Amino acid sequence: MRIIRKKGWELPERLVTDETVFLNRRRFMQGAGAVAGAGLVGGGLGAGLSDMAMAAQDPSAGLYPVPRNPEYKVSRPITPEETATTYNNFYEFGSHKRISSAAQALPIRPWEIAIQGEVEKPFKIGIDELLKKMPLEERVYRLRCVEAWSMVIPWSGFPMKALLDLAKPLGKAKYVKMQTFMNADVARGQRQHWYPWPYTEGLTIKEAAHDLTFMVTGMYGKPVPRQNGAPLRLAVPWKYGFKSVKSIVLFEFTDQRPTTFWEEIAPSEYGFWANVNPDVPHPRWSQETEEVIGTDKRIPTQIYNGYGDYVADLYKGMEGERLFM
Ligand SMILES: Nc1nc2c(c(=O)[nH]1)N[C@H]1C(S)=C(S)[C@@H](COP(=O)(O)O)O[C@H]1N2
Ligand SMILES: [Mo]
Repeated sequence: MRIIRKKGWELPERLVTDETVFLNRRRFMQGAGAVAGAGLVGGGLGAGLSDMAMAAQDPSAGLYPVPRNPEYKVSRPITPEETATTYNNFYEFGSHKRISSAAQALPIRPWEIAIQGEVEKPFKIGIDELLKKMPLEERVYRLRCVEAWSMVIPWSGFPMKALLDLAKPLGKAKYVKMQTFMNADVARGQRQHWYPWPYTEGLTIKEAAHDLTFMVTGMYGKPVPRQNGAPLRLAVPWKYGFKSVKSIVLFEFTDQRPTTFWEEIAPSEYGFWANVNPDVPHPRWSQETEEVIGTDKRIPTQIYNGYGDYVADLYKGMEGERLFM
């Protein structure tokens, strides 16, 4: 269902410094800062359970670890698991990085995924049935957030191409739109009605079919934890992290380019393409370097986040597009 949203809140860019401040400021302007803040701090239902206990409850735990695909090498050290699972962006659970305990409240079984739109035959499939059909492997990928920080993560999952083969999009499908769950009872960020929930992302079919485009179901040799997007998320490592939508329930094939969550919030700052480029600054900060989370280092950012050899061809002849925002 579409909700009607106020559009009058956009702020001059000079007032703010990053995604989080941008949104906190907006919340403040709405006069809801105190209430929303209080609602987002602290744990959800499962917050008292240890990681081990949560993992043991996951029916897919026995599938991991899976063999690593040696094709995709990253020269940097892997980010410590503790860091990658406790420093997160997942606005459904709060507009700050420490959402991992709040996210434990998300029920991840049963979990149905809908495939619809321009496909041979729309269908729904449960995550465990999908896992049985998909060829699981591990890939070590860089993750570069638009906020100028990065990690290196060993994901487990399957190429999105395998999902396309199952979905059978029709020739007229040019894009695939992906959406996160809606469950404001546990994802309290979703009570903040000024965000355009549910979180929506999209890729062209060509991007989705690219071998680098990966559907994540695990990380560090275990099922992917809730805070990182259980039970199914995207990893498109040559694009800014916000493209890598978490906890997906819908794939819709369409001939229309979808409007994405961040694009709807701030179209001049977060676009559809969002390919990493050190030479194209965000309107409010430079993208030349990135903070390596878990260290005190900053390193130079690479074009397409280091994956240019694989993906630059996807954008040949598209010089008129805002490819790097
Ligand atoms: N549904 C949803 N997906 C999301 C986000 C979000 O807020 N909600 N944040 C994005 C952003 S900005 C980043 S950088 C990555 C962070 O993934 P991680 O927490 O696993 O490192 O998730 C992306 N996917
Ligand atoms: Mo991000």
